[in-house]
Amino acid sequence: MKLLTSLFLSSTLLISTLANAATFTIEDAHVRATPPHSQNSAAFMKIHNNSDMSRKLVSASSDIAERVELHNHIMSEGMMKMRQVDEINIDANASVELRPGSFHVMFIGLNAPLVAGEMVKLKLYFNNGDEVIIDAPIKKINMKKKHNH
Ligand SMILES: [Cu+2]
Repeated sequence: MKLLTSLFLSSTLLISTLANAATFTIEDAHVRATPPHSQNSAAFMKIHNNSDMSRKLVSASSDIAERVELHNHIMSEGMMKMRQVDEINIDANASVELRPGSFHVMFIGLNAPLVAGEMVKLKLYFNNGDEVIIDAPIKKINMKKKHNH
């Protein structure tokens, strides 16, 4: 009986771990390449919430910059301006797209220029306790595009 109980417990643990790991799917993560001496950059990606509960991205971390913040762009007096946000909501079974001119992960105080083709390790923290580590390639992004959104 004791053996059965422990078998049951361990399989329950295994199932919940697997379910947990699949809560979020990150697609097309990439980081904007920077010219020399540039202090800031941003990461973009599509985050899918596979759960039946709405979730929030609450922070991100990386060792490429002094500070990593969550940002959004808003229209203010006819100008697009960046603002720090506390969280980025992702509805149940839905996606949010971090893209130029919208939500993004902001890197402030880069330790080194970001060279296209290299990789950035980024950790994402969600309000259900999930932490997701991603490797995002550095890509050249035409920032003029952001005004089209
Ligand atoms: Cu920003």
